[in-house]
Amino acid sequence: MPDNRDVRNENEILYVTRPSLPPIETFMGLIEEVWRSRTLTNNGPLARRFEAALAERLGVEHLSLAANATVGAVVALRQLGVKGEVVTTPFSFVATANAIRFAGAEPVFADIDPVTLNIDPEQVARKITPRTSAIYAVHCYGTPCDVDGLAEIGARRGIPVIYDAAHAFGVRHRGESLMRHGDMSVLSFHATKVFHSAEGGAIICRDRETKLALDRLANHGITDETTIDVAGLNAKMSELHAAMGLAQLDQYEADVAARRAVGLRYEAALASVPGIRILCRSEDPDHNQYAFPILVEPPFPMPRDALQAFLRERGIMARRYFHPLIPHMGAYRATAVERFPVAEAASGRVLCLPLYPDLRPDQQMRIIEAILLAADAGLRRCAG
Ligand code: T4K
Repeated sequence: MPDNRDVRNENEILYVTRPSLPPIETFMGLIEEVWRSRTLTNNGPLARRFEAALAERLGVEHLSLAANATVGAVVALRQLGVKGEVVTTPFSFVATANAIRFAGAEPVFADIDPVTLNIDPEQVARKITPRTSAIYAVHCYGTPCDVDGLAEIGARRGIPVIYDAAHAFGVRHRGESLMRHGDMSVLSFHATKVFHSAEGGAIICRDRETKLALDRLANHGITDETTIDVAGLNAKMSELHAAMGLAQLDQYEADVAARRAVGLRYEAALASVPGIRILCRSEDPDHNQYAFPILVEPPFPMPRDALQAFLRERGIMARRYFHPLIPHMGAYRATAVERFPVAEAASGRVLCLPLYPDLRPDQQMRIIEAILLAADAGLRRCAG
């Protein structure tokens, strides 16, 4: 957690997120089952139960658990046979591009839409070449991508569309699960997510045959004791993580409702501050309130980085998700010589404010007051 140290005052630190935890008795009840079964991993009884419960909760038929979203994405992309180039967004967590590279292809970045901050289908179309084998799009902050636009390009070019749905657990789109779009979607159940199993993830696909192939790839490529016809990896979820996931599942709705209340309080307090643009609309019942990103832009009297530092001095750990852009990171710089004007602007302005179910109103008031103070302090500096 490199970003969270060096706080200069003694206020309680308010992190950008805190994992929701189930009642410890619920978790321990499941752990006792693990002790009794003495099965710790390899598609044990809790993993199977968790998988079925998730499919039902998400309204999908075919779902494979994974140890985390990154290895889940590698498995999904390998199963789809990606090679050459995969078109993706520059505005994401680095895992999106890392998964493409570990699956054996090279990410090619296409600029984003200024409103949703998701990959822009028009830009995607411009990046497709004969070497393109897939589109890997991210539902950033749980905001749905232009799923129709991307599906149209995928169909026209004969390439699959896969979604990095790490932020999008439970999101609905036009009355159905967002996970029903694309050839596959990959979820993250990392501790920082709306729904988590400490570490974990899942791949959603369209048919049973593909699900079985994904399970095989995630288990070293093993079909049975003597049949290993594909080179796989170990991307399995342990029983301990499945226990955490099952225990969490019961409180998902309550967690989202509590997050929504926090989001609505931010909106009420910040919507009229000049230069603060609110990206996620908390009143949307189809949204999961994954994060509370704002754009800090003129006429706000100080730049985003100054506001972040101002908040940090007061123990408030707002984070710049996502800065730097992936093509500006050392690992990917060589692949991208071109500019991404929309993504660059967003990356220079975005700030995610603390948001988690048990963020108390008094703690949130500290954050809001600090932002209003920054607006005021900056104005006075400008005037002086
Ligand atoms: N695709 C996308 C679009 C993603 O955003 C991510 C992950 C992935 C793929 C990959 O998913 P996984 O393979 O992990 O399943 C965090 C998360 O570690 C990362 O999972 C997440 N995206 C990313 C957006 O954020 P960091 O480096 O900022 O995390 P960290 O450790 O600084 O945590 C943030 C804050 O959360 C801390 O300040 C305190 C709090 N925290 C964190 C953890 C881990 C806790 O209170 N308890 C905890 O256990 O990346």
